[in-house]
Amino acid sequence: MALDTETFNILLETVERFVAERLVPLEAQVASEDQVPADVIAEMKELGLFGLTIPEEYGGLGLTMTEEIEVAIRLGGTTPAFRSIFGTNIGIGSQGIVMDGTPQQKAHYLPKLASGEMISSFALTEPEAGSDAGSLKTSARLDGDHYVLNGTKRFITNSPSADIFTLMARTDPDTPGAKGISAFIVERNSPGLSVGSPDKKMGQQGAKTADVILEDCRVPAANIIGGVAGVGFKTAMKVLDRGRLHISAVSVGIAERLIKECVNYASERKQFGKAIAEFQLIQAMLADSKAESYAARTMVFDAAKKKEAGENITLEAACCKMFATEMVGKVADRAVQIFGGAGYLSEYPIERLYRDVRLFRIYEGTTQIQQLIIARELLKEAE
Ligand code: COS
Repeated sequence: MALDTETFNILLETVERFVAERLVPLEAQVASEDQVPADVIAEMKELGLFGLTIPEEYGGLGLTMTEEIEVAIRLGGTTPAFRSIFGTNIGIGSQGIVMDGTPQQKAHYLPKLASGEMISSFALTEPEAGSDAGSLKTSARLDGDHYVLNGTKRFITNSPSADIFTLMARTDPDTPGAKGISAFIVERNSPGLSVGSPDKKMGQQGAKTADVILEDCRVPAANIIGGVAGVGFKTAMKVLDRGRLHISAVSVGIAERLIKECVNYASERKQFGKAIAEFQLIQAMLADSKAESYAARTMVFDAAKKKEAGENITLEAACCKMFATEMVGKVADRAVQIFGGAGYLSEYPIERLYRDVRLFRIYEGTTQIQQLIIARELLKEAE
């Protein structure tokens, strides 16, 4: 336990209240303006949300994996665009430094990430390297005490507001695949770095993604994470193992929100002279959604406990990511069905959440990549 029980319970209650009273009422506005208001971001900083997972010695709350899951489920009570604002600082943007950074890198960057003074972003994907991340082409050529980076990174969450990027590039052009890749901390103001215009997306308005373009971008050699070249792919994979558990927890939270919306609506909406909740075909949809979200919830906590016990959870994280993100897709689909015509209108939150959750089955590794990882780990165990 990182925090004592009382302090942690206060944190959970505060997050629940913030979600219900401050964020939920702003959902429609954020979706239509494609922007989270600056005063809300300032409140997130005050609440410590940017530093949830960063160790206490660097100014964060240092939550354990289980505690992070508890908070992430509660953050799932609202549109995921809000979580995305600080999601990279507590997840894939910072964890490479937390896990593998040198003491100097940690001391320099982590306090600023924990306070929200700096925004971080994770740059792995490229136009030609998505699921096959090990084939990335962005090059990093040593020139004196700097590397010169060239390439394009695609769909990079929070890149429009990022101050630093955890960015994977190929330092060894003669070694194809994962072994030639290094992880860098690249500062936004590095000469030769530019960010494209924000992408137009299906959902999650308010969360921004864009290309990151590197043209003879000079990065100090000292900014290789951990000071060791050629191990950046492993750093990225470890970061994703953790990130996949976090996304699974957010999926559980959103499923629970959708189920609550469905129960309320079905209890009020009357057809054939009674509340539609009294019809068994509606009850079946509610029951399936509840059973599946409960299963996902249980899986995520089990995997978190194993991670805290020091076990390798690559297989479990992939199982959770696959099951929980597919689950929330099904729950959102049933929610549209229960709401009927109202589920298709943007006046109600269901239509928006249905689009928002579609991303979960794609980013941080598609369902199909999770299947490959699960099978591969199983076969490895059998060797
Ligand atoms: N933790 C630690 N190390 C890992 C690891 C993990 N979870 N996964 C792989 N590695 C290591 C391997 O052990 C291997 O090291 P050795 O060469 O020393 O044995 C190295 O990394 C290369 O791994 P592998 O051979 O498995 O690489 P592949 O090219 O086959 O890639 C997949 C594997 C498909 C799993 C990987 O490319 C992947 O996860 N793709 C999806 C990427 C993704 O999630 N993108 C979303 C972008 S972020 S929003």
